[in-house]
Amino acid sequence: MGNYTLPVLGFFFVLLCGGNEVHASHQYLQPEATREAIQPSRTSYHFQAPKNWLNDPNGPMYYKGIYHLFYQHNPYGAVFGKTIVWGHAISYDLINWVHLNNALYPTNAFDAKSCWSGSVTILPGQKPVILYTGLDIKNQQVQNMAMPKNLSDPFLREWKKYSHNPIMMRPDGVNKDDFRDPTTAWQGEDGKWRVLVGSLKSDRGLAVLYRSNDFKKWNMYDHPLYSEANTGIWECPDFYPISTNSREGVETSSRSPQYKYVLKASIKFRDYYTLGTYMPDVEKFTPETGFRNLRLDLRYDYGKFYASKTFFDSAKHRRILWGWINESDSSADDVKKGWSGIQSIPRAIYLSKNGRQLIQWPVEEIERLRRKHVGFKDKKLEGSSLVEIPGITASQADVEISFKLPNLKDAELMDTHSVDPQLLCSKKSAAVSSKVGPFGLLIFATKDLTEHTAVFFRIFRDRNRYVVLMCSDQSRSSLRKGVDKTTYGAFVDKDPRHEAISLRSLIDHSVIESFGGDGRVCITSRVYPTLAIDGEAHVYAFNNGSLDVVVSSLNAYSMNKASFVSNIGS
Ligand code: DQQ
Repeated sequence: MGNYTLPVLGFFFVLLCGGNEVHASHQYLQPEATREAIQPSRTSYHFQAPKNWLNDPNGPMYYKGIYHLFYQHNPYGAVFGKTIVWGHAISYDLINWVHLNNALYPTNAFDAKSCWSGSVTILPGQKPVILYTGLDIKNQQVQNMAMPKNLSDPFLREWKKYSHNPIMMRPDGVNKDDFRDPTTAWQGEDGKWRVLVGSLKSDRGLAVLYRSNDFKKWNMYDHPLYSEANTGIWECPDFYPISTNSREGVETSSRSPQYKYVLKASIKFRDYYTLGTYMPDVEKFTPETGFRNLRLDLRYDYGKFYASKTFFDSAKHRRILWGWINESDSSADDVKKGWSGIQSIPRAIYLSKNGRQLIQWPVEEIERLRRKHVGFKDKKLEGSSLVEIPGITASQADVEISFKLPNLKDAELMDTHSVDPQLLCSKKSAAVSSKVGPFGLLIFATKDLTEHTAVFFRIFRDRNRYVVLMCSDQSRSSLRKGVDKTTYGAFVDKDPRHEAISLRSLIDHSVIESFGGDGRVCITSRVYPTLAIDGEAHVYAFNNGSLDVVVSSLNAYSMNKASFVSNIGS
């Protein structure tokens, strides 16, 4: 990978400073060490901390021309730690980033042990405010507020904490460890602000609702906005309106009869969402499905993706989702690497045409990193065959492929109603041939296929309809032992009789973010090949079914490295 980073960074820095009162000098502008110099699993275009531990995305926002991303960070080590702070980075395009000093770190009794997750709300008059969870001096979870120290600093580098923190204490009957992660607040037509905090009471997961007239004094409402039994704690709730007739995102406080609402809760390393209706006058959210309905269980991602958060991007009128992708290797490995955790590629989200689910797609800006292109159209992939996608950097790539299925009527019969798709993917791995499928991509593959990760589809016939299963099979992803190689899977709400079945995989050294069925199902996996590294990695289209399928289109690109510079220390 050529090192084109430096000149670009200089230019980027001048742009960001814009000649006003930012006094950082170029001596602070350190390019991160190149990926190769560190180790092969460090990613090239996913967001990472310069070093050490990273987890949840916090308070993403677009403010006066700049995107901000805060994130949970242990500045002292590569594993989760006793002191967690808010890392901070800024960008013009969501792809190239400048790391700034930590924005929030323990300073007072109300956050003496750590500054945990939270969100930003932009108040009228363009005033951003952070709500976050403090682990206080007694290790209790409380909710706090912070504001920019200097609103005329375009980078919002420094944040001051509200003198009357904490502003929300846990409800009666809630354990001191079960009250955290305030959402972005929204304002009703009555002028009142509302915010949700994740919690747990007698094994009921809760989205506790607080209301305020002035954003300072908050009162708990007499019932949670929504709760469900036997879920465990709800971490990092998110709640926002979504248009039913447009792909455009809407601001969190805006209201219309055309909107549905999305409630998301992070539960035991899975991000569940449910669509529903919201009646602010009685503070009632009525979900369409709920969180734990096995077959309809709607998740942002069926792989490694957690503690996610959305924000409304007023520049491009879209809602953008960030999520934490954790590691699959051991803590000891993370210590050796000196870092752990990456953020997903930011995803634009909107409602599917049939209104049943969300669609996710990598933000269009990522396409600016595309370099060399290879492609073809309408190529038959015979049963039990493999075609290499040659000429691209297969370990740092963006691959889009679509399949047409001429032999559907002979698909394997199955009653899929009470089937767990993830389990089905484990039983019917990429190596198990059926009629229509498995077909898809082999990624991070060695020439002899000793190592490979298979992301693929399989089609079943269930009475008079066809069911599309999408899987990511990591079982042969690495010769390394002690790495989590769980196989993931989900059903894709597409009818293969009328539509091509598409797959897009963003491949970046140790991560594969896959978008199936035009963004209906996302599966992210972390993989750590030992042989399929850099030039030794290959990518193939494969069909391990007995019947032919057709690749209706393939477009694959080498990807450039994104630029990440540190402007820390000024
Ligand atoms: N991570 C934060 C908590 C949150 C959890 C601590 C979710 O605030 O509940 O780093 O990953």
